[in-house]
Amino acid sequence: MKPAFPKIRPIPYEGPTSRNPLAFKHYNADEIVEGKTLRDHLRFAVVYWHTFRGTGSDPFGMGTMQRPWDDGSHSVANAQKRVRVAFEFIEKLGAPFYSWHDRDVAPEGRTLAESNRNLDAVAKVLKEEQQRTGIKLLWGTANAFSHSRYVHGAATSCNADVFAYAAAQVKKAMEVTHQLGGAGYTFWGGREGYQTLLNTDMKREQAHLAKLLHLAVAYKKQIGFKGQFYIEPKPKEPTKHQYDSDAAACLNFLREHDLLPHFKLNIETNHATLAGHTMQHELEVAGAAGALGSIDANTGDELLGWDTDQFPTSIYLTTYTMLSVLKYGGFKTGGVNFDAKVRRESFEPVDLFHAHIGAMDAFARGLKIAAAIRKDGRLAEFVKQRYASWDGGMGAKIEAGQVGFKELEAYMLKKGEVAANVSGRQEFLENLINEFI
Ligand code: XUL
Ligand code: CO
Repeated sequence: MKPAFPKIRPIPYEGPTSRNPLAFKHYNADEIVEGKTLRDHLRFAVVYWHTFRGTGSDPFGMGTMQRPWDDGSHSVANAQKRVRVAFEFIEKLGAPFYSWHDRDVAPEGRTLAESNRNLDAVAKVLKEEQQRTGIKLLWGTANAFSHSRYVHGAATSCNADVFAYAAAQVKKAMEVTHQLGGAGYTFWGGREGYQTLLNTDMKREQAHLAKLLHLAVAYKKQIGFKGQFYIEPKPKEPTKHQYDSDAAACLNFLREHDLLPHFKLNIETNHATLAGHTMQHELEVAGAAGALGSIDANTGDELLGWDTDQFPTSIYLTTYTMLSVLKYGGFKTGGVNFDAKVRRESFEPVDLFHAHIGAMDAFARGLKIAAAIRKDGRLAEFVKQRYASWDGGMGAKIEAGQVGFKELEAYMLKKGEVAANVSGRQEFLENLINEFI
C-alpha cells in the first residue's frame, strides 16, 4: 500500500527553539522527569473515532474532511485499509497507544452476527499493525448510542431487547479488546440518561445500568481479561441528563451498586466543564477516592456550551491536570487519550499532525512545569501548613475519633474563641504558579 502521508517523516524532537511545525518542541519521549520517561508518564493515545472517522459534518452542513485514502464506503476492505493508514499516522506521530469504539474500526452489519464478523476481520489487521509497530491499545469500547435501536438508551432502555443487544455488543467489544491486549475497557454512558422524567423510571433504569456493568465484571473474569474497567462521566449531550453526570455521581453510583472495586474513572476535560466543574476538580474527586484511572484530553470553548472536543493547548490546563495526575501517583493502566477533533475548517490531512503535535507538546510542558512546582515544594508546603492545626492538639484528637460533642464543647468553653484564621492567599498562590509557566 502506498503511504497516506508521503511527505511527512516521523515527527522528530527539535527542542523549544525549533520553528518546524512538524517537530516536537517539548515532547522529548526519552527525557526523564521524576524518574520516568515522558513516554511512560504521558502514555499518549490517538482516538480512532475522531481522527479516522470524523467527517467534519455539523447540524448545518456536510462533512469537509479531505481523507484521500478513504473511499467513503462502508465496506470491510475500506475499514481494513483505513487501519493501515491509522497506524502509519500513529507511528509517524510517535504515540504509543490508540483507542477505539467497535463501530469506528469496523462497519455495522445487517445483523449482529455480520457486525461481529466485520469486527473480527478488521481486528485481524489491527493486530497485525500492532505487532508491526509496537503501538498498543489503551482501551476499547462499544458504540451503543449511534444506531437508532439505542434511541431510548442501551442498558437503560425501556425495551429489554435493547439491553440484550447492548450486552451482546459489549461482550464482543470486550473479547476483541482482550485479543488485542488492551490495557483497559471504557464505558461511556452514551444515551444512558433521560430527555424527560415524565416517561422515565429513573431508579429502574439505573438498576439496569448497574446490572449490565455487573454482567461485564463477571464476563471479564470468565475470559481472563485483566485490563482496567473505566467509567467516563458526562452530564449531558446527547441526553438532557446522563446518569454518569460527573465524577462524584459516578462514584456514588458505583458504591451504591457494589461496583467500585471493579472500576476507575476516565475523566474528560470538556465533560468536566459541561458539568460546571474544572478538570482539576474532577481529577481531585476521582483521585481522592483512589479511582483516577485515565483521562480523555481535550478542551471546550468558553463561548460555546457544548462538547466541542478541541485539542488541548492551554498550558494552565495541562499543568493543573498533570499536578493532579502526579499527586495521585501517575497513570498505571490509563493515559492521555486525545478524545479531540480537528475543527471543521481544518480539513487537510496535515492538520491531524498539527493538532496532535501541539497537544502532546502542551502536555509535555504541563508535566515538566508540574514536576518543577513539586520539586520547588512551596505549594505543597503551603497546603500542609494550612492544615497544621489538625496535626496535633485538638485537631489530631478529632481526626482520631478520640473526642465527642461534649469534649469539644468543654474545650471551646474553656478557650472562648478560635485561634486566629490565616489568609487563604489565593493571589499569592496564583502568582507562584505563574513563576513556573
Ligand atoms: C463522548 C465521548 C466518547 C467516549 C467513548 O463525549 O467522550 O467518545 O470517550 O465512548
Ligand atoms: Co471521551
